[in-house]
Amino acid sequence: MRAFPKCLLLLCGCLLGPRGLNAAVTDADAAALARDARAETLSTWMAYVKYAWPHDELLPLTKGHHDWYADSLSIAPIDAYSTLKIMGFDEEAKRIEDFVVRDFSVDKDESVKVFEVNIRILGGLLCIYELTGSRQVLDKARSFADRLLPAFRSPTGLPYYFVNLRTGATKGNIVNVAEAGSYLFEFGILSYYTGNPVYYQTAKNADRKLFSMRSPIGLLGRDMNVDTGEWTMTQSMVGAYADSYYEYLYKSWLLFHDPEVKAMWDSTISAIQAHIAEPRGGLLWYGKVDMNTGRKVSAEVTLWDAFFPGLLALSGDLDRSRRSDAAWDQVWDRHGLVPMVYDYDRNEVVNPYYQLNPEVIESAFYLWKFTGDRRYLDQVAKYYGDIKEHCRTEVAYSHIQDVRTMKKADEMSTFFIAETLKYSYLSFSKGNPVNPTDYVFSTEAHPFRKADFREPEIAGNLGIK
Ligand code: DMJ
Repeated sequence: MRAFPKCLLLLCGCLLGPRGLNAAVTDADAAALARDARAETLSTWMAYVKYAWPHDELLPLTKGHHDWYADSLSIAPIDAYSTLKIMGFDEEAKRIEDFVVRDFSVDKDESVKVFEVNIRILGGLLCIYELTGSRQVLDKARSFADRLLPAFRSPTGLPYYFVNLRTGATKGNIVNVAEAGSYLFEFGILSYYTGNPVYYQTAKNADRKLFSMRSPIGLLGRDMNVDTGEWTMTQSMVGAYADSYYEYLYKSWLLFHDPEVKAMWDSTISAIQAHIAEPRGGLLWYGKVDMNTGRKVSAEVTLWDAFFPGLLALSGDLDRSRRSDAAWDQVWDRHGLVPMVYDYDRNEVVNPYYQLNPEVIESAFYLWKFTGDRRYLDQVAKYYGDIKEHCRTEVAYSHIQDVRTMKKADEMSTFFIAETLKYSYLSFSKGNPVNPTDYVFSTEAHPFRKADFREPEIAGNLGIK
C-alpha cells in the first residue's frame, strides 16, 4: 500500500505516531477519521447552505451556484439528506424535510434527464420518507414518479432520455443500458410504500425488454433506440453506460425477492464472467468486448467501473471482488485519485478528469464490511486522505481537471455528499447500524432497511406473481 497522504498523517498524527507512513489504521484512528468525515460533511453542507441553497449544486471555487435546468430542482439537498441524517445532523436534515414538504414543487415545465432525476431526486425523496415516515414527503415522491412514467410510453417500454415534468412530452430516443434499465429499485420501493404496482411493473417491463435484447452469448450492448429496440452501439461493459442496470438487478432481488429478476441477474453475471472478465496476474479487469462475439475491443475503463468489486462482494463473490478491487487500487496509487478514463493495457490516462466520485471507496467499503480485512479500511483512509489533500477548497470540495496536475475545477457533484462522504464515514464508523448486511444502498447510496420490506406485502404491492 502507498504511504498515507500528508493530511491524513496530520489528522491521525498523535494516533499513528511512530508507526510511520505505512502504518495500518487502528480502531482509534478510524474513530478519529469518522469524526473528521462528519466534520468535513458539515462544513461542506454549511458552505452549500451559505452560497447555493436551494439550488442544484454549489460552485466550490467561486462560491456560487449552478442549476441543471432553468428552474432549480434542488438536487443537492434532496440527495444529501440521508448522509446528514445518518451522521446525526438532525437539524440540518429537518430543514431539508421541511423544505421538501413546503417549497419543493414537482410541477415544472422542464425536460429532465429521466435516469439522473430518478436516482438523485426520486431515490432521495423515498429515503427521506424511509427515515421520517412523512406522508407528505411520500406524496411528493409519488407525484414526482407519476411525472416520470410518460417516459416509458415508447413502443418498446424502454424510457426516452428526457421527459417534461409538466407536460409529459418526451425526447431523446437513444439511451444506454444504465439509462434504460435502472428503475427497478426506486420504482419498486415506491410501489411497496404506495401499494400501487404500476411503478415496479413499468420498470420491470423495461428490464425484461433489455434482457430480451441480449446477444446469443448473453451480453448486452451499450446504446439502443427505444423506438425500435435495436442496438446502436454493440460494445459490452460492466461500468459507465451500463453499471446501475446490473447493480439494480441484484439489489432489487435483495430487497424484493422477485425470482424473475434473480434469473436475469444469474444469466447476466455468468455471461459477464465468461466473456468480459480478464484476469491479469493477481488482478481482474473488466474491459469492453463485442456483445455478439465476446472479442475484446478495448482496455479503456472508467472511474465508474470501480463500483463493480462492491457489487461482486455484495453478491458473495469475494474472490473476484478482491482481485478487481486490487486493480483499481493500483490505478489510485499511480495517480493519487482515479482518472475518468484509463487504459489498463497501456497503463495510460485517457481522460484525466476526476469528479469526486465514490466508486473506489464504495467497493472498499463493501469489502471491509464483508471480509473484516483491515487492508480495505486502510484503502478507504488513503482515498479519503487523498481527496482531502487534492480536492479541498476554501469552503468545500471540487472536481479535478487533471489528476496529473491536480488542477481544480469549479464543480462539486451532489453525489459527493450523498455517496463519497457517506461511504467514507460508514467505513470509519465502527458498528454503525447502517451497514450493507441490514440495508440495501441505492446506486446513489440512499440506504433502505431490508427489515422494512416484508412479505406478503412485497408481492402484493409490487404485483410479483
Ligand atoms: C452516481 O450518480 C451513481 O452511482 C450512478 O449510478 C453512477 N455514478 C455516479 C457517481 O459517480
